[in-house]
Amino acid sequence: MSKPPNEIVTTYKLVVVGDGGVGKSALTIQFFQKMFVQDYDPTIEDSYIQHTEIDGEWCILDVLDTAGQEEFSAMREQYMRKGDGFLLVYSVTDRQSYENIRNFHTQILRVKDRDSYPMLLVANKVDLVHLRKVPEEQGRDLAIQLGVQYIETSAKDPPLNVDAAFHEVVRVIRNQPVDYNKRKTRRKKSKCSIL
Ligand SMILES: Nc1nc2c(ncn2[C@@H]2O[C@H](COP(=O)(O)OP(=O)(O)OP(=O)(O)O)[C@@H](O)[C@H]2O)c(=O)[nH]1
Ligand SMILES: [Mg+2]
Repeated sequence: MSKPPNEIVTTYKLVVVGDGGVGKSALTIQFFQKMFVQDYDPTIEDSYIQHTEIDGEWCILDVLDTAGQEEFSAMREQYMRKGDGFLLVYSVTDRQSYENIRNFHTQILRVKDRDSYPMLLVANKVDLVHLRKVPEEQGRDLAIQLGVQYIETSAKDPPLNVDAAFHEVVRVIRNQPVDYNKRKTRRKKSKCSIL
C-alpha cells in the first residue's frame, strides 16, 4: 500500500532505552529491517526513520536507539529531552536490567518535568525460556507501579510483538491528554512565589 502524497503526517520521536545488552538494537533493527542481529555490538547512538501506517493513519517514526552501556550514560538527558515516547526495555534473562527500569523511568519524568509521559515497558528475550529470571507477573507488577503498559517481546526470528511494541507507544502518544503541554508552561510561569 502506498502512502497518500499530499497528506500532512505527524512525526513521532521514539527513544529506546534500557541497560546494555537487553536487545534495544535487535528490536529496532527487527522493526526497521526485518532481520535478527545475532552478534552483540554495543551501540553509541543510532537513529532510524520510516513512514508507516498505524491504525489507518500514516506517520513518520523517528527512532533513536540509545547506548545502554554505563560509559555513555552522560548522553541520556539530551536524548530524553527529544523523545515523544519511550520504550523501556529490559531482558527477562537479566534481573539487574529489570531493576534498572525505575531509574530510566524516573530520569525521563524529571527531564520532562511531568508526572507521567508516554512509555511502554518492554520485556525482551522471552524466547530464552530456560534462561528466564524475571517472570511475567513481576513485569506486569512493575508496569502497574509505573503506570505504563506492558508487552513481552522477542527480537529473534520468528519475532514476537516487535511491531506491536513500537505501534503501542505511538498509540499512547496519540491518546495522551492534550492539556499536558499547557500544564508545563503554567508550571514554569509560576516559579516566583511570595514567602
Ligand atoms: N535470544 C534472543 N537474543 C536477543 C534478543 N534480543 C537481543 N538478543 C541478543 O542479545 C545481544 C544484545 O543485543 P543488542 O540489541 O545489541 O543489545 P542493546 O540493548 O542494543 O545493547 P547496547 O547497545 O549496548 O545498549 C545480541 O547478541 C542479540 O542478538 C531476543 O529477543 N532473543
Ligand atoms: Mg544497542
